[in-house]
Parts: sequence; C-alpha cells; structure tokens
Amino acid sequence: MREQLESTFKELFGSADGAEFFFAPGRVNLIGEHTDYNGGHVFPCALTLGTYGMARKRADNKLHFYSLNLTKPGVIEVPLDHLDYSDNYNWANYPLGVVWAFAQRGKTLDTGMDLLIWGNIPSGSGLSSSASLEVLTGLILKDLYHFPDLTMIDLALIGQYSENNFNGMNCGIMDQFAVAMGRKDHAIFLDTSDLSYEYAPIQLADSRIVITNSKVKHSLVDSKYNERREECATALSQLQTVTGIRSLGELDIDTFLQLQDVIDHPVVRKRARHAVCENQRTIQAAAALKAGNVNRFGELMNQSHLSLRDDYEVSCDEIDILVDLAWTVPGVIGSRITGGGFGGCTVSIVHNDAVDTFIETLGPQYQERTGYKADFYTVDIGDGAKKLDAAAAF
Ligand code: GAF
Repeated sequence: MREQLESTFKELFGSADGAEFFFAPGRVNLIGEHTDYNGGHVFPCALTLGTYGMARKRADNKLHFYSLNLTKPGVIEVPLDHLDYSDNYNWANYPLGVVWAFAQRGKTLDTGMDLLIWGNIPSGSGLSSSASLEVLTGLILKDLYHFPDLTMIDLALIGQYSENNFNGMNCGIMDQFAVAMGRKDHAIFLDTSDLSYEYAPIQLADSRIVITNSKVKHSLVDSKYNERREECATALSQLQTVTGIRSLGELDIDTFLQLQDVIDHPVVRKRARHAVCENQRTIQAAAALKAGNVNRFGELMNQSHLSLRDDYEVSCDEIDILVDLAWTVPGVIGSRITGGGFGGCTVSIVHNDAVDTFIETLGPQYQERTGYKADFYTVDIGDGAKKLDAAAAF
C-alpha cells in the first residue's frame, strides 16, 4: 500500500517530497464494556489493523484531506481559519476535529497540511476506526508542527475531546487510550478513574483471539450510546444522595445491592447494575489472565455478554445469534459483544484446534439465520500509534 499512497500523494499534491508516514491501530476490548465513562476498568488491546497516514505541511493555510478508502473520493479542503464541523466533510470531521482540539489547547497550526489516509479497519465494525484516525492525526500534528510536550496520553485525551465536542459522540477514553498506548502482545488494564494502567501479557495458552464482524450496524448508535451515559449519570446522582461516591466504578457489588433501591427507575437501576458488575468482572478477568486461568477469563467474558444483552441492552439479535452459536462450539473459551454495541463485532477466545470449526459453524449458520455474511479475523495484538521510518513497508 505504501507505493499506492506515495503515487496518490504525488498525483494530488504535486510531489511526495518531505511527506512522512504514520500509523495508528484499531482496538478490540477483551472485557470492561461501558465502564470507561463510569470511572471503571477496561481491558482493551491494540490491533495490527489500523490507519496509515501520509502527511506534509503546506505553505498556505489550507487543510487537505483525502481517503483512499472511499469509492467516490475527492480532496476535502478546509481553511485553517474556519475549523467548523460540516456534514459535507464526512469522515474528515475526525481529523478536522483534532486540528480544532489542538487549537482549543492553544496549539494553533501556523500553516495548512496535506493528509492522505488509508486504513484496513472494517468501517462501522466497532473496532475504533474513528479513534484510530483521531490519534493518528494527533500524532501527525505533534510531529509536523513540533509539539514535543504532548505525550501519547495527551493525544488520547485530545482525540476523545474532539470526538465529544466536535463530532458529538460522548465517548469515554478507552478507545483513544488503547490506540495511543497499545503494546504488542499485551492488553492494557486501565483504571479510567485516574488513567493509571498496567500492561498485561496476553497469555492465552493454546488459544487465539477471534473477532467476528456481524456486518450489522444499527442506526442511532451514537444517540443510544449518549442515552446510556445519561442513564448512568442519573443513577449516580441518585446514589449520591446516600453515599459519597464520585463514580459507579467506586462501588463493589454488595454495596450496590444494598443501595440500589434509591434508584427509582428499574431500567436505570439495571444500567447501573451492569456498570458496577462489569467493572468488578474486569478486575477479576485481568487477575485471572495474570494467573494463567484462561477458562475463568472466558467465563467472565460470557457473563459480560449476558449483562450487556439483558441489563445494558446494547446487543442486538444478530450479535446474540453469533454469541449463542459460539457458545455451542467445543473449544470456545469465551465469547461476547465488543465495543459500543448495537451491531459491530464479537470477540471470542478460541482454542487453536477449534478455530476452523468455529468459522465453519458460525459462518453458514449466521448467514442462514440473518442473511448477513460474517467476517472472521484471527487477530494479532500490536503496538500503539507510531511514526513509521522512511523505509517501512506496509
Ligand atoms: C465505544 C466508546 F467509544 C468507548 O469509550 C466505550 O465506552 C465503548 O463504546 C463501550 O465500552 O467504543
């Protein structure tokens, strides 16, 4: 792909002289879903799939964005003195939002930029193609415009800030953090209450991580996500009338069960129960992985799915079919929905010897029952966002 990026860059912007290459991964979350905006723990890892960017400063004040992923591409041009969201900018609202967020932090760009991107994260799959693009843009701006004081965690926070305030999706920090801070063959055990984290080696014995893309993305995902956040905020404020907690993540399960009646709406109570229990499951799952207990890890993944399906109600029929089928395959250690929900992907831990059977069982049966053709990725865990050296091949 490198050659194709170079030749397109030349074609669009005159020459490729002085342009640099960057990469930011996608992510998969192993467990700890919808806990990151509740001060809880998450356990994601960066993928080797991701977004590549080729970029160079311009002499004028124009930002040029171009994606090789679009079937009907075109250069999107935005002047630096009009950093406003526009539906016409489509995907370019993500990099544009990051330029805007840099300016909000006093890091104004002195000139424009040409940015060409290409990515291999399936879009709409819930594997964080938007966070990947945000952190990629942050890294490019840090490098090209010389902002050495910004750390990778700052870039994650800027990405989240731009997604919340420029793109209107009120996400937590998990995705941008995993994309910025990922480490090869490790998951990140992140406490979102204070951003302390630990790298956990992925010790899956004789098993692999398999992602199954349902190819389904239900509408209103962002608004339903924002609605869940509000429900958790309501639960918290009602609990705060009887306890001094600052987030749902501070509660253990017993304390929650004792206090839960203060939450007046049964649906809101269920949402909070998910947030509290999922956080505790994530802590237990990280400990199980550390102790080499992959089966326990799998059980916790399965429980996580049930909670996301029944209490948090962010699954959907197609995803439930995939998970139910996965649970019937011998050698499947755990399987659950991953990411924000309402479609997207499942993540499963599958014994090496069972991977083929897993795909042969789920593929046709899922297609027969839903009409969709699932995609399967037996994934490797990679590093976080980085600048690529001049000779890097991809
Ligand atoms: C989406 C969000 F962007 C994350 O912040 C996180 O809340 C996740 O859904 C659910 O765990 O990916």
